[in-house]
Amino acid sequence: MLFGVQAPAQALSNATWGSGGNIIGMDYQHINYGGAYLQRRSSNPGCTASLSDIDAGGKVPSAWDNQISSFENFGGGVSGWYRCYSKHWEHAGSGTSCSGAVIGWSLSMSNIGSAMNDQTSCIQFS
Ligand SMILES: [Ca+2]
Repeated sequence: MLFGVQAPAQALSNATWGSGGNIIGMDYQHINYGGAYLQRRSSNPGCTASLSDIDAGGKVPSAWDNQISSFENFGGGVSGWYRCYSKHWEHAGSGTSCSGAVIGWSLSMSNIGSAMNDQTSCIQFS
């Protein structure tokens, strides 16, 4: 390595999870939607109206485990699809299952709060 500014070893990088042309959720490293972001993508333009189903989600990428401090969800504007709510969970299970401490359903939080700050391992969207 030549002379230059090195990124801190613990620097968190922007990341995407899920696939498709729609952004349904943005999670952030810091409160007030600051720092690096984790972008959730979906082939659907939002979530279904019912909160009794899980439309997307599951275990967050490993680099983003226990990092999230704020989030905002998107979607809707297309018939039958709505802005997504999300639940942020302490632990991940298989598929879209999650467990442990939880906050939600919520559309957005500029500060996820002290109990769940840097604790999220799993997110469900609906
Ligand atoms: Ca739903």
